[in-house]
Amino acid sequence: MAAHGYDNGRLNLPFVGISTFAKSPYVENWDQIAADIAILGAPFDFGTQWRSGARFGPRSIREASTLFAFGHAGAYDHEDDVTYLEGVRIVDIGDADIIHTDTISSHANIEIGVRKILAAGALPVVLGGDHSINIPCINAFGDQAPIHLVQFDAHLDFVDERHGVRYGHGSPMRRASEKPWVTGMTQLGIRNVSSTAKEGYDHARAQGSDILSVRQIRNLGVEGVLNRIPAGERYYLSIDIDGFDPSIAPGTGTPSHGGFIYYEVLELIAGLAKRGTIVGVDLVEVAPDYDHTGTTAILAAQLLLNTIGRIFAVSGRAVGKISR
Ligand SMILES: [Mn+2]
Repeated sequence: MAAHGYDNGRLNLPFVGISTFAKSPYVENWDQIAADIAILGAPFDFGTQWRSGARFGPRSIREASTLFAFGHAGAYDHEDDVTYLEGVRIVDIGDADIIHTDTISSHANIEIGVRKILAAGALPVVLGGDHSINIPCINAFGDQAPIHLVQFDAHLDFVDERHGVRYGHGSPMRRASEKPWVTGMTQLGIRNVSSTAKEGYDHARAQGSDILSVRQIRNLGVEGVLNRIPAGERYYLSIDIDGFDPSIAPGTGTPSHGGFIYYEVLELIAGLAKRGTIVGVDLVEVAPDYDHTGTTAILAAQLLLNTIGRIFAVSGRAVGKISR
């Protein structure tokens, strides 16, 4: 029997090789990023208020992402009849340097990485780390056109300051709301107890933030939620893995029951990608020590790759052309 074309070269199964994100090329020199997407790890978790461990999130997400790197180009989705990710150039630029006990320096290093990605004209996708790493990510957009921030999270993350702490994982959305280049905010999945008190909710709403719980979103439906988000904007997407239900995402520091399932979030992101332009993404709070089956990291990797696929299928802005 003649050898099939697929049988040439290395098979390169998911468990073989080095775990960069989706087995994409590693680019060590941040002045030589030539890609549509650049992955940056932000292994910082000094901002946590309960269980730490998200510093190992980038490694766990990278390893899980190899499951989705089968060596053939793209990811065919039979429901949409689209081969996502085909021709999309992804690189992994490694991790921002983290200085133990030093939040300001560590955050500054994360901001540098995101700025390098933006300067290269690539889409930054940042792997946390706890949610405080969103603060330097948003800072890096200071010389870009305005953005509307869309957050998936159990928690509002709108604490102003407590005991002098302004850059913990309970404060990123409050810090973002202070930036003139953040023109609005949609906060999805918010529920249950968190470090944000009523004052934070009042302040968020006074700033024009749209806050929706999981149950409110189920009543509104995907279209109903999307219609509340300003159309035609540049969206920055911040995904806290604890926005998902702990039954599918136990590997996180502060789980909260009553969360999203996978397609609820993916369908909202797919709709968002069509409603405007997603210009930056972070996914935070994956803590593998609590992720005994690895399902949380797999969820994070699967969601990110499908998010990236949908962003580029809509925009066609990848240099390599999307086939559809
Ligand atoms: Mn959060």
